[in-house]
This record gives sequence, C-alpha cells and structure tokens, in this order.
Amino acid sequence: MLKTFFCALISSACLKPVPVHAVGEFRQYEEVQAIIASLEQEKIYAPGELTTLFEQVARDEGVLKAIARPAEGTKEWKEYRPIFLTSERVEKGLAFWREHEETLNRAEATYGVPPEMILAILGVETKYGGNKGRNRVIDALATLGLDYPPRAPFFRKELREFLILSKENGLDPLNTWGSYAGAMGYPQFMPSSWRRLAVDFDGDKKIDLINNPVDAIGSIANYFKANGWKTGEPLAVRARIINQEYDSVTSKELKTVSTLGEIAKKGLVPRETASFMATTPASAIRLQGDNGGEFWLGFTNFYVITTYNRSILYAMAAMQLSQELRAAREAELAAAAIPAESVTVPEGQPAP
Ligand SMILES: [Ca+2]
Repeated sequence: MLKTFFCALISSACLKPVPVHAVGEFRQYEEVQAIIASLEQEKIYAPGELTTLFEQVARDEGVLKAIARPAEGTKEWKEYRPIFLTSERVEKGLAFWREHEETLNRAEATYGVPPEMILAILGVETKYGGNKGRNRVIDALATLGLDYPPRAPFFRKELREFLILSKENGLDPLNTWGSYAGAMGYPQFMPSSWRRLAVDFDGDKKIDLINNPVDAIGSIANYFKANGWKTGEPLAVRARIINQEYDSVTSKELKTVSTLGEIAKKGLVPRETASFMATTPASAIRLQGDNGGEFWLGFTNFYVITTYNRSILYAMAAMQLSQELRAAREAELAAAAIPAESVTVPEGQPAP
C-alpha cells in the first residue's frame, strides 16, 4: 500500500502492474513440491530435475482471464453456431480431406468413425491445425492447477500427466504450446487423454499430435471409439412439437436420459419420418436458435462428442460441421464424376 502511494507520487513507471508471482515462484508451492516428490519417487524424473524446471514456470494471468469466459458458457446456439459453421471452415476441411483421404479412410476402417466426424473435430478445435494455441502448456496447467481453485484438482492432475507425457514422448516441457487450458496439437488433447488414447497412426514409433496430422486423425478416431462411438448410428435429428408437455422432457444432461418413445409421449418426435425404434435411447434438447426454440433428439453418438468437450453446443456444432463437410465432399465427387463430353460446348457455339 505504502509502496503504491509512493509510486503514484514519483514515477509513472510504477504504473506497470507488478505480477503477483514472478517466474519460478510456483516451485515454493506445497502442491508443486508434492508433485515433484512423487515423480522423483516414481523415478520418472531425476532428483533436482523438476525443481530446476519449475524455476522457469510462470503464472499466466491471461489463462485465468480466458477460463472465466468460455464461449460455451455464455453464448446461445444462435451466436455459437456462426463461429464454427463457416464456409471457410468447410473449404479448409475439404482441402484437408483431399490431402489426407487415405489416412481418414484407414481411421474409419480401424475405428469405425467416419472421415467427416474426425475432420469436424479438427475443424472446430484448431481449423485443421491452423491454430493450435499460443499458451505455454506448463504455465497454463500450473496456473490453473495451482491458482484457480474452482477446477484446481482437474488441472493439477493434468499438470502431473503433462510432466510424465513430456518424459515419455520426448517433449520439451518448456517449449510445448497449446490452448489456455493446456490442450495440445491438431486435436487439442489434454495430457491425460494423450497418454491414454493417442495412437501412433503412421507407424514411426512416436505419437506426435502437435506436428503430425496422421497421428492426430488416428487418435481422434480412437478417442471416439473408446468413448462409445457406435459405427453407422445417427447422431441427432431435428424434432417437431406434437403436444404441449415438451418442456418437461428437454434435458441438459450430457447423455441419453430417455427413449424416443417416452419423449414422443411428452410431445417431441423426429421431424422426418424415419424408422426409429421407440426404445432407442435419446435425450430431447432445446436450443435457442434464430427463430426461438429449436428442438433436437440426441442419440448415443451425439453424446460421445460431448466426451471430447463437455458441451451440447460444441457437440451440435461439430455434428453440423461434419454434415456440411460430407455434403460438400459428395458434391465435389459428383462434379468430378461428370464425364468430360457432357460439358463440351455444342458445335457452332462460342466457348464460355
Ligand atoms: Ca507417429
């Protein structure tokens, strides 16, 4: 206080904010010392190695600001959708599809997850690798795991996983970059997901999600399969209102909590008549769209997407992007399949 007053009197240089924690201060935290002790005891790190490492770890104030305002928590569907469903994201997805067609087909054959779903995740997460994040992962995870009480246990565990992952995979922990939440690479895997579910999909004996799109494609497909993806089953369909009790059946849970038959009794049925069984597990979803409430019936595969990012809006954006990618891809293939003679100019006509 005294210092602040004194600064105000004598010098504008004092206006520069002084960080609460200088670089290296985390190493004094009891929780950091406990992580260091456990990783030394397990012989994952040599004595002293992590103490030296933490001398270079810094609190990141930007991370604390960012986590306080995630888009999923503050936006309605009508605002959220246009962020991700853009023609640019479809075009870039098509280019990525052409470039990695063999890998995407192999991932579908291996894990049962279609190319457009894998691409949609890549598109929503990082624009197909174009934006993998600008935060130093160790700073982000330490800041959230040590100085963000609402979710500290989760991020502290991820910090520990990241330290182990770095050793296992030869990552330089001081030179690995990701999102403000510590998610990394093309698919934005958290460290624990990387360790548990990432795969070496090009057979070079390394798992590299940061620079290797082939490993990223295989890893997303494996993640979906491990979280219950059902090959060939639907994700979600639009619903229409058939009676006025529907409010009682809409759900914000990230899983199927009812069946199509039960939901129909309360007033919501699939818009398109299709052969769904009444016993099909589903949840009814209300989103705030451009014309007020829009209703959906989400199936098991829809909720598998929420295991990737725990948000119904995220899952809906990824699903719709996947559908746009599939439609655009089919249009592209259909156009390419038109025989050359069918577009030749009739004789005597000027060429266009
Ligand atoms: Ca690899």
